[in-house]
Amino acid sequence: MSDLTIYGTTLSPFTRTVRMCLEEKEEAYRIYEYLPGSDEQKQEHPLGKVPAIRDADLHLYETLAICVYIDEEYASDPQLQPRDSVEKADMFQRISLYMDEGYSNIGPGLVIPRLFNPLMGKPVDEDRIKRALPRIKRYLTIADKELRGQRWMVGEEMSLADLFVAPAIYLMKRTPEGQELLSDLENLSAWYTNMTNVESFRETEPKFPGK
Ligand SMILES: N[C@@H](CCC(=O)N[C@@H](CS)C(=O)NCC(=O)O)C(=O)O
Repeated sequence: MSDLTIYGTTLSPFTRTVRMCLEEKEEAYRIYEYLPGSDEQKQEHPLGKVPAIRDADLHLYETLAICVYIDEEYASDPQLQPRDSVEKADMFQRISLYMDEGYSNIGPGLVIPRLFNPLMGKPVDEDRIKRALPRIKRYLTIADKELRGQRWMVGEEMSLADLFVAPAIYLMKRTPEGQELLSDLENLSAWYTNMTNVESFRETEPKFPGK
């Protein structure tokens, strides 16, 4: 039984990834809804990013570090990292590409300006979106090709790679541009439909203010 606390907003795809890991392990946790950049979150992450965790005396930030800790510290079933070294390298390759080219464009280039700006009373930044779309398309096309029609991103089981990418696709699909981009990509669409049936994904669906 963990004594784990997450610091981060449930609207954040990275916070959702951590929550999915804990749901998969059937571990209870508390969540403090701290916003990125808030004074509270700057106590938890040196850059004020979300999420961070505390587990007894342990304090961790950066989603990948947190997820590897949860996977290795808690229930061995399900295991969220492949045992096979080549598959494990493949998983980290997908996560690294997602961080560099996936989230970095989908988040600040589309989801924040189209979905979150209006929630914060800011105007939609159409220029920012227009500039990001070609890079988002390039990343999604690579992810689609690498799936090769497989059910999971890597190997025969769900892994951290799936848990990282699915929350961003969820947010992206809430924008008209994201829906259109995904509709052209058969492998990624089928994979995402499969992810929407995963219990930890369903259990962590964020609630949008006013919805
Ligand atoms: N490298 C960080 C990225 C986390 C991240 O970018 N979180 C976003 C919210 S989804 C955030 O805190 N953004 C605020 C910022 O970049 O200053 C991780 O893996 O945890």
